[in-house]
Amino acid sequence: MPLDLSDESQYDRARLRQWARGRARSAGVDRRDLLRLFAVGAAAGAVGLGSAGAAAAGTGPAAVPGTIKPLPPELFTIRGTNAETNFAALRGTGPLTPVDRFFVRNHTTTPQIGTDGWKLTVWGGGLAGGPVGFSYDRLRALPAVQRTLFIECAGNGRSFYTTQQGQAVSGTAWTLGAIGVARWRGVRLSDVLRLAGVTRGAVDVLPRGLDDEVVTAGVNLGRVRRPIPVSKALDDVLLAYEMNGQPLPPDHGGPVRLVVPDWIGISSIKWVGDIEVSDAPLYSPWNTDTYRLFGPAYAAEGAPMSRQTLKSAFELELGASVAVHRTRLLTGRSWSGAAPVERVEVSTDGGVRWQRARLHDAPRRGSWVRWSLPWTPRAKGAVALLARATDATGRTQPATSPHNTQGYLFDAVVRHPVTVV
Ligand SMILES: Nc1nc2c(c(=O)[nH]1)N[C@H]1C(S)=C(S)[C@@H](COP(=O)(O)O)O[C@H]1N2
Ligand SMILES: [Mo]
Repeated sequence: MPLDLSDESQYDRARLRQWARGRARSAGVDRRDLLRLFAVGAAAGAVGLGSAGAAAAGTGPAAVPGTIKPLPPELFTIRGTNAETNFAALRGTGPLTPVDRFFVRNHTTTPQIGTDGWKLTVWGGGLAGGPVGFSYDRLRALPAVQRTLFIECAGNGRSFYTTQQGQAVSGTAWTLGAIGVARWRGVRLSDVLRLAGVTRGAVDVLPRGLDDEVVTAGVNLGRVRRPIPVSKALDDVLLAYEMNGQPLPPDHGGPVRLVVPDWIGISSIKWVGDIEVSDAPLYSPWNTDTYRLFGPAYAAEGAPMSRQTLKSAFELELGASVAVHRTRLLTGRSWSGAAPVERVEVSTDGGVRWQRARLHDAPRRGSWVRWSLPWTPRAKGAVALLARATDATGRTQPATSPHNTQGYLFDAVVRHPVTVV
């Protein structure tokens, strides 16, 4: 039975084995657990991954999203414990993604945490003294900042490695809807770290979520956590308690989450409960086993990941039907983790000719631009719509993305299929 790499449990198992091989960096996972994992992997290999694999894994194929907000099929496509925003559902909305259609990426389930019981503890060898606690009220009393920023999953667009490039990748088979833009209000992480007594010796900062520990293939990976360098932590990272003018909803990390501008979504830890400030480099499963680039284009130990890349999406279903000889306004959005998007070109003939789309937002760092182009299809049949963005670094979306085994950072121009009827 072939390995179904779009299945979350098999994906986790495959990744764990990869991580186990590089166990020199075993970060917080017991070596005995890794050996047990090898045993499970070997057994599953002998009988086929189908039943034994799924049974041994923490999440079975029947995983459902443990969210609080409703996930109606017009707005979301469910993928295991996650919900992808349908891009067509953004048509006619403003520059901010409404909370009711903002994608959800949960390793387990959404915990419900009130503001009263919540506390943030900052601790570690990179502080001048002992642990420092911040209640919700203390955080709210600090100077507030507000920024419009996207959060995007590193695997957004992953399915196109397979459908466009014919390459196998593991992980949630997102199309392009694992992104949302919101207005976040909160405090600067740098303010909190300074109040906690961060020293010049600090190297890495490790925020950790209060959601359940992630157990996969019988191995407990602990709570979701991924280190960020202290330079980034002191630069532009937010501890957000509001999203689009309302208290941060439970599914998006309420009462308080990190928002790490431009960086891969896993950096923006939801339901943050503590932050270790370390005077030595830190590792977790989320920067060793997953959220690293592995593949022929990379060194054996993989390449680290930080910023998101450049993408464009039409606000239209994949495979939509459109009427011949009728003018319609094609709309979409483009974004980049490197710089503001300055130009978007659209092709309605499979990439032969390109036209400049009209931009509806001023190019801004950390956000997206909405764009449009009128189109009158002249012939019936199947056609691919293409959109390609150029950002202020001068970079344009390429025709193909270099392959990595976990399908991160897809940035090639997507061929969006439509049928003219
Ligand atoms: N504690 C915790 N933080 C987390 C996650 C999680 O499962 N638990 N998922 C991460 C990932 S992979 C992404 S892409 C973003 C998604 O944020 P959203 O669900 O608000 O869209 O949250 C990140 N922060
Ligand atoms: Mo993600």
